[in-house]
Amino acid sequence: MTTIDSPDRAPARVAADPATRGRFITLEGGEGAGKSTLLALVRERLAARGIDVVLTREPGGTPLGEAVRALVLDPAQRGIRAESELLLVFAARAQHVRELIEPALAAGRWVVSDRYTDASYAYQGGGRGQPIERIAALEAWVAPIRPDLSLLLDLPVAQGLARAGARGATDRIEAEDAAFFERVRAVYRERAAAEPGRFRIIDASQPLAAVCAAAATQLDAFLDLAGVAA
Ligand code: Z5A
Repeated sequence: MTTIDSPDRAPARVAADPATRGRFITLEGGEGAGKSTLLALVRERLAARGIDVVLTREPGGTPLGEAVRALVLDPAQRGIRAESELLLVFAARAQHVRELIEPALAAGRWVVSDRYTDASYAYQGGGRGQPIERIAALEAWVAPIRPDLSLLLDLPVAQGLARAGARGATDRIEAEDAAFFERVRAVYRERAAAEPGRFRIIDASQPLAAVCAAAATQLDAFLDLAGVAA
C-alpha cells in the first residue's frame, strides 16, 4: 500500500493499458456519511488481497489541490461565486487527474478517492444550481477517467449534519442550510440510480460496524469480479 503525498509530475496524459491498469474506486456521500472513516477499511481490505493502493481525496490529492481545498472550505471566503467554486474544484481535479490518478492507474496501482466528479454534480449542480451541461463539459475536458466502482454512503441529511456538527467548527460548505444538502443528496441518489453498474448504495444511517460490513461485502464482490485472488 502506498499513499502518495507528493507525486512526480506527469507532463503528458498517461495512457493506461486496460489489461494492466489499476482500478479506480470512489467514495461519495453527504456530510458525516462516514467516508473518511471508511477509507481506512477500504485500504485494509485491498491491501489484504495484495493490492497496491493509493489513497487520495478531492478537493486535494496534490499540493495545488490541497491549496485549492483550503480556499474552497475557508469560512472567510464568503464571497466565492458558484461559478468560481465550480472552476476551483475542477482546477484542483485537473491537476489531480494528470499528476496522480492517471499515472498511478497506468502503473497498475489502485486509486481510492474520497470524492470525485459525482461530488461536483451533487454540490455545484444540485447544491448551487450550476447547469449539468457545464459540469459535464468540464468533466469531459479534464476528468474523462471514470471510476470502476463508486460507493455512495447515503443517509438522511439531519443525521449527517448532526454527526458533522458534533465535530465542532464547520467549514464554508458545511455552513449551508439543510435544503442545500437535501438537493445534494437528491442528485447523488439520482446519479446512483442512473448508473447501477458503477454505484453501490450503502445505508450510512446504520451503526458504523454495519456500514463497514456492507462496504466490505460490496468491495469483496467487486474484487471477485475483477479476478483478484482472495
Ligand atoms: N466538494 C464540492 O463541493 N465539490 C466537489 O467537486 C468536491 C467536493 C470533490 C470536502 O470536504 C467538501 O468539498 C465537501 C464537498 C465539497 N463538503 N463539505 N463540507 P470533505 O469531503 O472532506 O468533507 P465532508 O464530506 O464534509 O466530510 P465529513 O463531514 O468528514 O464526512 P465523512 O468523511 O463522510 O464522515 P467521517 O469524517 O468519516 O465521519 C464524520 C463523523 O461521524 C465522525 O465523528 C465519525 O466518527 C462519525 N460517524 C461516521 N460514520 C458513523 C456511523 N455509521 N455511525 C455513527 N457515527 C458515525
